[in-house]
Amino acid sequence: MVFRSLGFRRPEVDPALADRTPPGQYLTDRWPVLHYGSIPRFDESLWSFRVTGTVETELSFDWAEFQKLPMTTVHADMHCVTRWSKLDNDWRGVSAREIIRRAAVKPETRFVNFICEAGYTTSIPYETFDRDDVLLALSHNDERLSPEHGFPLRAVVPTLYAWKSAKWIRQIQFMAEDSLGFWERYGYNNHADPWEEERFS
Ligand SMILES: Nc1nc2c(c(=O)[nH]1)N[C@H]1C(S)=C(S)[C@@H](COP(=O)(O)O)O[C@H]1N2
Ligand SMILES: [Mo]
Repeated sequence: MVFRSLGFRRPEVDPALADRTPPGQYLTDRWPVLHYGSIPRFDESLWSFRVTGTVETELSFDWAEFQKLPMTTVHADMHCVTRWSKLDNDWRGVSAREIIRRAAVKPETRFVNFICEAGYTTSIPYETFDRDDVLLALSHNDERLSPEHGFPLRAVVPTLYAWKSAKWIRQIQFMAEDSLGFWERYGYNNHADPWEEERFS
């Protein structure tokens, strides 16, 4: 790509990129870091990942157990509401559908809450979670996530603005009723479709 060396790409000169750039976004090859609060410290002996709520089988994994789950790769673009988009990310981790299958999600489930370190939460509709492009990622472009990008584990929901891709995730809670997340309580749009520019509510 001609413009890659400049650190940004130009959708206006490349129609293929324009088709992948939601309205009001610019492309960056850098990977900005964006979150509220400080980066949590990872303690392998204390870390756990839990799956709770409207499920037949609640799940709990320690760090060693989680890493033994089957892994898949998702190639996806990332769009932040602050207007940067980063295309062509390879995420590797445990697919949403693997979690759904193992927990045996109950029919009344309509929303999925991502619960993270330090109380950050964000929720998405169940039908947005039950897709083959959603995963719990351990690595990005063949490298273990760095602490600022969510190590050891983050959610990836490519079809929504990136505040729904929760870093430092520790729990998935399936729900019959929605629960507003951290940024959503500050006025971010709860649906968050970048193609519809659902930035604020
Ligand atoms: N736990 C947590 N996850 C979070 C956030 C946060 O504040 N806390 N911010 C979100 C926002 S607004 C964005 S744009 C992406 C940024 O991910 P990155 O820092 O890896 O680029 O993380 C999302 N995940
Ligand atoms: Mo963001």
